[in-house]
Amino acid sequence: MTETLSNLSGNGIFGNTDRLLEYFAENTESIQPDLLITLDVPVLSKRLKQWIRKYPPKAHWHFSNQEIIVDTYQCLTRQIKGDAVQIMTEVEKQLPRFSSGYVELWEEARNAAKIRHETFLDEVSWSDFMVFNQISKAMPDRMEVHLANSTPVRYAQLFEWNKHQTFYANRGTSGIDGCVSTAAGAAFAGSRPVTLIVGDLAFLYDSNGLWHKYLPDSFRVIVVNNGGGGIFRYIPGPSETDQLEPFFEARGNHQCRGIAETFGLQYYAAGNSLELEQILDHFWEVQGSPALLEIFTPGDTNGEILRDYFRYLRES
Ligand SMILES: Cc1ncc(C[n+]2csc(CCOP(=O)(O)OP(=O)(O)O)c2C)c(N)n1
Ligand SMILES: [Mg+2]
Repeated sequence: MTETLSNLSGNGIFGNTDRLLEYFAENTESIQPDLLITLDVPVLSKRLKQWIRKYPPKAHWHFSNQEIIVDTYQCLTRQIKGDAVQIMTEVEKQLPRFSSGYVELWEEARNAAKIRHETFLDEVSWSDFMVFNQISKAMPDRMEVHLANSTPVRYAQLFEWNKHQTFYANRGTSGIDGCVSTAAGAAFAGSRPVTLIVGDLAFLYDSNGLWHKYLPDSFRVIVVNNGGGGIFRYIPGPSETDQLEPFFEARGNHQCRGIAETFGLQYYAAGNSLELEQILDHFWEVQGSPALLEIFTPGDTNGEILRDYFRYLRES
């Protein structure tokens, strides 16, 4: 199983883990692993962590170059230090080959969950969820995509991307500070075009990362402006208090046009699916300067739509 940030794909590799786990819903016991092998850094998906903690494997081996031991699933039995891919290649040679039907279970789930995902998309209204679907379809091949913390890095996991893109995010303590600076630095220092996908608060927080004489013309910023910290409308806790809007979401009516103009980025805005489609059609072809696209979505419904999505995967 991989995540968008793993930058790994291939036969027998399953992405979109949250989609699959919600599809298995009450039957996740039936897919309890005997042996869990993990590579390098911890995963993003809370569902994956919770599922393995609830149905632990008999053994968990972790392969990584890092000194630090993080027992994410609370069942670690063995840590092997070294290059994860090399170790995996050696282990793979030793493993006995037999057919258990396990991979077929996952394949069936992948196919069925994809149908539910697409049926949900046919009905969904204008929202962050729809925006990420459109961006994932339009993103050019071989792009280096930086995903800001908060919901962008999480929404990105729910969709299929062209497998030649590379994804990065500032995980660890997962701050919303620094997401713009990291992407701007990578755009300057690297050899591939960079697109940053970022929420309105994370963008505003670190917007002076664009104060930079050497931003390449190929640099693109997509700001999903849902009028505040949309994640707090989704996660349990904040969304149930009367402090949600003033203190968690920090609801506001800020717009990014002035910042884009200040730092010399061409500015585009979209407020519905058709406008977004039209802009995405030529957004990466703009010449002469970097460009910023601001997408306005209805902040008060995004959380509910995401909850509906997971419910639909589980129950339909
Ligand atoms: C430096 C820092 N301060 C505060 C937080 C807590 N925090 C996590 S997500 C978030 C809101 C981010 O809002 P936005 O960038 O608009 O993304 P959205 O949730 O709307 O997707 C905040 C304040 C953090 N992660 N890092
Ligand atoms: Mg936001």
